[in-house]
Amino acid sequence: MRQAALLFFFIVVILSAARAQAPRQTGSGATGTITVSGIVTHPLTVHATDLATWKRVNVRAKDHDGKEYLFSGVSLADILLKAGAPLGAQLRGKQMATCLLVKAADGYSVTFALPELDSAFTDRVILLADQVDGKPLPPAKGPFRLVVPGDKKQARWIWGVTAIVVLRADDHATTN
Ligand SMILES: Nc1nc2c(c(=O)[nH]1)N[C@H]1C(S)=C(S)[C@@H](COP(=O)(O)O)O[C@H]1N2
Ligand SMILES: [Mo]
Repeated sequence: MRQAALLFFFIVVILSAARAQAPRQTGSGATGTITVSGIVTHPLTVHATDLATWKRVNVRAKDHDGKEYLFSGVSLADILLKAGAPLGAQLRGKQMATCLLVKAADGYSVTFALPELDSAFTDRVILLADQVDGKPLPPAKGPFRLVVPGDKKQARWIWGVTAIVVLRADDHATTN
């Protein structure tokens, strides 16, 4: 009896160690984090748990299948503000050539110009979504996907997002 309890104990320890070691993989091939780098003052690694605690935003938008869904997540602008990207009062002069490269696990990537998501320029909220209709995104489209309301094509609704790089398009500067 005591041996059985010990054996059970060791199995639990070994299984939980294996779980902790394995990087969380999803159907899209993305791990559960996003790096924010480039010309930002605070490079970040964003975890799913961060998104759960940061200011949540809901966006109703029409997906590629033509149907409306309620997406929820954190605004891309908020994440960039946390990383110290040149937004708001700083988005003027030379910084007007700042852009964003968003990369996915499958090698797909898309770009935005910073004014496209700065609240001083636009009311449109580009969302880094982790939920649709109250549930986590399906594995093939998760764990994180951009929702870009107002774009007539969904080509920038990049899923399996793994990295966000802030760059200057005028001189390819990677430092401030
Ligand atoms: N990672 C990644 N995201 C992507 C794509 C892709 O190939 N890889 N295709 C885009 C394109 S072209 C479209 S139209 C939309 C919608 O895809 P869906 O119809 O499969 O949802 O996803 C976009 N997001
Ligand atoms: Mo597309």
